[in-house]
Amino acid sequence: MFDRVSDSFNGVFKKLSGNSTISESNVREAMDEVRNALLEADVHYEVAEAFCKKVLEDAKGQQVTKSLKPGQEMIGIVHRRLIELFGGDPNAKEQPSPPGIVKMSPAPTIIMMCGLQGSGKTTTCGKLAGMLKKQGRSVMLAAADLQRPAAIDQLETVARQANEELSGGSQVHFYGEHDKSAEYGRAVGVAIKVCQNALKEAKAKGVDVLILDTAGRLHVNDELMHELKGVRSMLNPHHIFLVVDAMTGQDAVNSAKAFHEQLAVDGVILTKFDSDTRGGAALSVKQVTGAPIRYIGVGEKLDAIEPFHPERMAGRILGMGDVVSLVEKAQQEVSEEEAAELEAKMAKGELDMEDFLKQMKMMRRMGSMKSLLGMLPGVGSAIKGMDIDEKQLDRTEAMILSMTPEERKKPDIIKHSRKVRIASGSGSDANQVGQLAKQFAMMSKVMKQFGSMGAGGKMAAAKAMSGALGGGGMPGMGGMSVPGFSMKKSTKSKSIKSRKKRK
Ligand SMILES: Nc1nc2c(ncn2[C@@H]2O[C@H](COP(=O)(O)OP(=O)(O)O)[C@@H](O)[C@H]2O)c(=O)[nH]1
Ligand SMILES: [Mg+2]
Repeated sequence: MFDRVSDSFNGVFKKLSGNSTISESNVREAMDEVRNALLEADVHYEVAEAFCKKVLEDAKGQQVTKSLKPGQEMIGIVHRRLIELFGGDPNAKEQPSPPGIVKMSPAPTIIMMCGLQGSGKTTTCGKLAGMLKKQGRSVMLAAADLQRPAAIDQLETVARQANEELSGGSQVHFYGEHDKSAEYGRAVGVAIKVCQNALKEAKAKGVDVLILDTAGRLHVNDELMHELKGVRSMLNPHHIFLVVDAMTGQDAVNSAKAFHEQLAVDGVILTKFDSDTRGGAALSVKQVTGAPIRYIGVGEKLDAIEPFHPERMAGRILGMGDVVSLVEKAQQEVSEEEAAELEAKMAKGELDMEDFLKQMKMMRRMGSMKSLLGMLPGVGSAIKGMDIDEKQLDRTEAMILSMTPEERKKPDIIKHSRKVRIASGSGSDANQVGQLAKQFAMMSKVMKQFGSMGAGGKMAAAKAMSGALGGGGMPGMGGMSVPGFSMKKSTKSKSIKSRKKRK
């Protein structure tokens, strides 16, 4: 995401750092370049224009007050303006966390989802349900999309998946009326009725949050708005979320504008962010519609949703990374005990393959390798075009799984016949097994040394960071280091600092 825009900003900062001061013509030229990049990224024309104008003004103002270290100073300016662009407050000392969505009384909190067909409403219903479930809230998903017969089944499946795949927390209920199928097509009144019935059921079951999965259309039209307004006026939802497909760029923004004008939505959920390389919708939607982005969808799976933070997103675009999100992910997925246990073992040099396997699983719960690495400062752009081989993790996992418990505890006993056996069990070859064992032995040694230096790092964050920044490849990762693997805390802060300094 934002690849082209990021590149352009980086190019501009580099160029400017070649100058000893910022002159107006320098910046003007630079902003021409940025404007083009923004337009190419499908950012709304007026938004791009206004953005560049503001940055130019800021740079001019700065010039009077102090002599600029051009590159750095510009990063600061652009960062603040990007935060503003996303609807954040660039002057806030501490960025407020996004508002919670659950209003406890009177229960249930009602969320109405709306958006065009295919934008990702149904999927996002499941993601929100999953998120709330993790927070211990009970949720009911109500199938109010009566446009397509399959829509009810799809939502039911999503509810079931949320219960099966996302462990912990409370239950996700489903409400749908399959027998309404005769009435498709003239569904307005029926949709409202279904929502009202769902609300009754939700109250009876005492669920915390009721999410209404409404119908979309291919385009914004009167029929759709009539239906949505009907549901809104009869159900009085606490939140109306507009689901928008980021990949559709300007179209997404235009339809969002139409929705917001008619329904006054509370926020936008931008889906398919993972597949959107340009970022035009993300960069324009707040400015054009006035509605803030609340969440982003970053994959098809039910856990692929993130709260949207203007300042963090601005940081990601500028290659400053999004360490805070990475830390949060780590904290969410890796329990304090798991982390502490591994750390203790590591410090004593007692880490075996069994632990390594555990560690790898923890890491994979956090998301794809590439998305994790992309959150590290300076790494995003470096790995942009790179194909990170997630399959290699599968292979490594398979190899370890094919080992006996004894082999996992003492990898140095893995000699020839064992190698062959493990290889055939895991669909790899004996050389690969040998390499894994060797790398692992080496890593254990290194761990021991680090361990004796005394690891502090309580936070799972330190683990995520130090492994990834601290260099030193992990076995089976093709030289890529593994976030989630603790070495020592100081590695982390030092690396971040030195990266920052370099900017
Ligand atoms: N890559 C990706 N795909 C998504 C995301 N959200 C939804 N999708 C996919 O988009 C398609 C349409 O989603 P659906 O929820 O059925 O849309 P609806 O018609 O608005 O209910 C499905 O194939 C989803 O898997 C996302 O954040 N990332
Ligand atoms: Mg749907």
